[in-house]
Amino acid sequence: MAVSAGYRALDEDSVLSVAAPFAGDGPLTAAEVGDGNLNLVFRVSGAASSVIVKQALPYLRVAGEAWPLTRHRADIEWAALDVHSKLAPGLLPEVLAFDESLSALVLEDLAGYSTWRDALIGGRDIPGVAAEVGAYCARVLLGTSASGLQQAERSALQARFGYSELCGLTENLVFTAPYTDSPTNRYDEQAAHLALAVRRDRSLRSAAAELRFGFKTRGEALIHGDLHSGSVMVDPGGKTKIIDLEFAFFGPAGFDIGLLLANLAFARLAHEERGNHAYCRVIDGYAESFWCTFTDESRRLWSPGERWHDQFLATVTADAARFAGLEMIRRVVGLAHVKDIDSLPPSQRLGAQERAVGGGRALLLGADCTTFGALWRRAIEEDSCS
Ligand code: ADP
Ligand code: SR1
Ligand code: MG
Repeated sequence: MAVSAGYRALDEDSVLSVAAPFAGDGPLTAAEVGDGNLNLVFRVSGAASSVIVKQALPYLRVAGEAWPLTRHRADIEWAALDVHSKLAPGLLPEVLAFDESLSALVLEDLAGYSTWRDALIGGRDIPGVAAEVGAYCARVLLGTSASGLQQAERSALQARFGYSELCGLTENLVFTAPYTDSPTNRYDEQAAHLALAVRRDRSLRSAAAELRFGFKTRGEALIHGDLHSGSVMVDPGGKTKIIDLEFAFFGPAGFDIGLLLANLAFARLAHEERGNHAYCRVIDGYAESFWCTFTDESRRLWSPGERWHDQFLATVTADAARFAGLEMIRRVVGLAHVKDIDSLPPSQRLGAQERAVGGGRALLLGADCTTFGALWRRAIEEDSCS
């Protein structure tokens, strides 16, 4: 591990010395490629190879220095990559080094990959990705659950991955702010009626409060914590890597499942607005494949001595539906939006926003979902929803 004297925010010059031991021979060049909300991400290229350097800033990148954050998230990401890579080998980028004093990870460059979100927005069909993400979820969620780990090892992990500063950010942005008149909320003028309706609805606020309590207290597994389609990178052949583990903590297993499905639903709602009905069917297939692989793999991994796998899945199904509902609402009326919807022309955007909030409401306020089909129909707001 390289050790630096002190913290400084890197730039395209100073990042070169951090990457030099890993980026191959010859002169190096760097470019900032981060499109996320929190950190700096540089690609450093040499003559024959390249690496990624991801550095935590002491503030929230999208908000600037007015929203300070510690850099502890880099330590969490490094440690969670280690745990999840052992449970789901090949499904996460390789970590080449971690410079703790710079809060900088040196990572395998997933050159030629794009985010799954961009692939979905582009209408590209990449078979196999959804199943890989389902397998990842099963392996890490079961592998760190009470079914998958001896208690001593689990207790050590629980102590390492407690409720973090970024969990507090999620608590605020997902569970709280959209249901109040928070200054962090952000929405299109044409969607102001949706934001008002959400924060005036006491039943939604109380559903969110109940879920917030569960998010903070139900440490079922070491979850990813921010598993949207931008946290999945894919190459054209279907190779899949899960990135951006800085939100990882011991939380409810259904949180990751719900977020991923909600983000597939955003892609589908946007394509429906665009009139790409054939691609909507492709996304339906992804959601089902993700779910089926998750359930099949989790059944396979369930400890044979424990008999209540069906109960585990029932809980995950009902929880995932509720967490998906929160995600669908906050990405329209809260601080952080999704490109799938925001990149639509204004004439189509409002329709997708209304349907996202409507789907979110149905997921939050309806009876417990007992099947994947019921969850998905509610998310995409099909009339046949149960
Ligand atoms: P943030 O935490 O700021 O959201 P991310 O980890 O999501 O940062 O990374 C932001 C972007 O940087 C990703 O969307 C991707 O384009 C790029 N990126 C991150 N990690 C890698 C990697 N290992 N290889 C290639 N590109 C990467
Ligand atoms: C402003 S930070 C907002 C979001 O970015 C992250 O990816 C998480 O989803 C967080 O809620
Ligand atoms: Mg991030």
